[in-house]
Amino acid sequence: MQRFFVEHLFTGSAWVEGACVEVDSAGDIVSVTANGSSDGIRLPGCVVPGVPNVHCHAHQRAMAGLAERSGPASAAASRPGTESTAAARDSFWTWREVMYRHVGRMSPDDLEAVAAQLYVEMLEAGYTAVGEFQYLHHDPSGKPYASPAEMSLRCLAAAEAAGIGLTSLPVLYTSGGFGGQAASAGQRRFLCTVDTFLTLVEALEERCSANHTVGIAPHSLRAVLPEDLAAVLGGFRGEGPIHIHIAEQTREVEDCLRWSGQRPVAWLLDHAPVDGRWCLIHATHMDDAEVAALARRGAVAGLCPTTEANLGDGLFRAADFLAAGGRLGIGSDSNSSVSPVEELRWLEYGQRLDTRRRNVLAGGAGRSTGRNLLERVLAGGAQASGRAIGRLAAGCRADFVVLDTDHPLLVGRTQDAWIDSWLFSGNRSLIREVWVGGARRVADGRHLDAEAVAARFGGTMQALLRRS
Ligand code: NGQ
Ligand code: ZN
Repeated sequence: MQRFFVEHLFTGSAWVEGACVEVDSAGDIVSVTANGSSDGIRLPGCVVPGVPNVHCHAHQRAMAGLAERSGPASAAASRPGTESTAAARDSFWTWREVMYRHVGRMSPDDLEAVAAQLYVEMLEAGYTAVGEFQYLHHDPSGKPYASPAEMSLRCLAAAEAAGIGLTSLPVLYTSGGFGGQAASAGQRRFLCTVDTFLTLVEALEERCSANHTVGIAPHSLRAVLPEDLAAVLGGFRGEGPIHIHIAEQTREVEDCLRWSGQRPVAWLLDHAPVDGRWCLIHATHMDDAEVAALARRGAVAGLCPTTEANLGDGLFRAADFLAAGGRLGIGSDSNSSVSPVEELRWLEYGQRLDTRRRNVLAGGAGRSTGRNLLERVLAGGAQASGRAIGRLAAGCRADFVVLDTDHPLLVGRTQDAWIDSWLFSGNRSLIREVWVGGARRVADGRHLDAEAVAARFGGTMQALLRRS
């Protein structure tokens, strides 16, 4: 048993001053008591729960910053009447082609090295758990590896090496577009039948632990036929969460309307048993009825504000969704940014720019925007991760972040003002330590294995980029 003394503890829903936190040898919190004895490991400053990252494609960390150059004029852009500007040429869809080319070079070793570096960066940024939405199942030619779970197991190995909590979300991908369109060459690595997919899930489930849970992720309505969706939901015997990309791009909404007569979120709510076990990634383009219905179902909207901005997706209707009682989580998705601070800032700032108001997501008069956002993504993130995280209370994992209250940006503050200042001021990390399952992973702002992991990653990137 470990005992911590915390001067200022935010449990995820309340502040406790002078808290004593007891953690068992498995890394679970046994008790949190106020004004307890001050012996044990003294955590300097203020402690908040680690943030769950609900949506990540680790492999895309290897191309962060490498799709920011305007592409060649495409056939579509040079059609008469179409403006031939960079903005007209470059889109989510052209980015996806660049991403597929990067994907085409990555071996299992490469993925493991990239994911380990990424997870180290996540921990340093205050994420203590990640939902890995993994779809590179086969080799670049589409040939299966000896184990169908090869690439997912590499992500697990990276998570274990870095010491981050993991929800494996292996992806079912059966077609190239709505209505069972053939997959392109760039999508060959992703394809699998429902049966093979369920074998993959079982192989991962054998590796479940206190720090690792397994859910499933039908990729999107574009990539999974209704009969495959029904089959995988029927065949999955586990209790983990169900994640799906939805309604990210307006073209996707138009294609879905043409295919089914319904918008994507409306179609999914009508054809799948969406409830609190589900996490709908992006859900950017919803009409009023979809916003209300999704909130009522209790599913989490998995928002990835920096990626949604980077890819030109559009703005999630956060104020409306929260007003309807909707639940939120945040994800780093393409990993061009790896920071809960930046995700939450973009989430609020998008709303401010759109409405020309301030403190849009504070949740009521006199409330703290940072506290409200943090509370919501801790609770929604835990729900979408399918793990006992996001709260510092008995029965939850001892996953927490120690903020540097001596830093000039935090000094002199108390309680909610620490959270607001952490999330809305400055540009450097204000994190001193990060603990996961009662084990310290970050000290003085640096992951304890940062150097070794970065050295391996550096070698991998040199080789990967030489191959391009
Ligand atoms: C993905 N990422 O699966 O990595 C997707 C792009 C797709 C985001 N949507 C591919 N951010 O949706 O077809
Ligand atoms: Zn995604």
